[in-house]
Amino acid sequence: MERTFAIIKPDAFKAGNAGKILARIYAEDFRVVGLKKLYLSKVEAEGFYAVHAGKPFFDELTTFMSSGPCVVMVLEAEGAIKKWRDLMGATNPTEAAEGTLRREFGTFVGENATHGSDAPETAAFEIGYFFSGLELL
Ligand code: IDP
Repeated sequence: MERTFAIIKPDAFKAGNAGKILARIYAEDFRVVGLKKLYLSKVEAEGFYAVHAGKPFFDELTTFMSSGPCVVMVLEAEGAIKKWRDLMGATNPTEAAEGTLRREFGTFVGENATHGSDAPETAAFEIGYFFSGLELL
């Protein structure tokens, strides 16, 4: 079993799509081992996305991620990292395949509904950024 870190981003939460996205998560047989609603500060969003610091979209990204509540989750499944990224689809919703979450719930590259870790090391950092061991059940 593998764990990945996922976010229902502020655009999807604000649009009322958190429930639909959770339904897809359960339908695809992920175990939700951690889940909470947060309203990130700009500094917290910058810390989370530190790997992108200096990129042209960094300010836009962190401003967006701190623009409203989001839902952070730890998902468990066999091959969870790839399985969740496949379910999300491509970063740009207009390029994401039919049936993926970003295609269905995203708007453009800057507001693409969901986040998912891209590798085991990233997942470990991202899970630890938001959850303590006691919160993962
Ligand atoms: P990923 O979320 O699919 O792993 P990354 O390349 O790691 O994609 O980028 C992180 C996030 O930064 C993306 O999900 C997207 O929301 C945002 N992003 C990436 N490129 C741009 C851009 O050119 N403009 C605005 N936001 C961007």
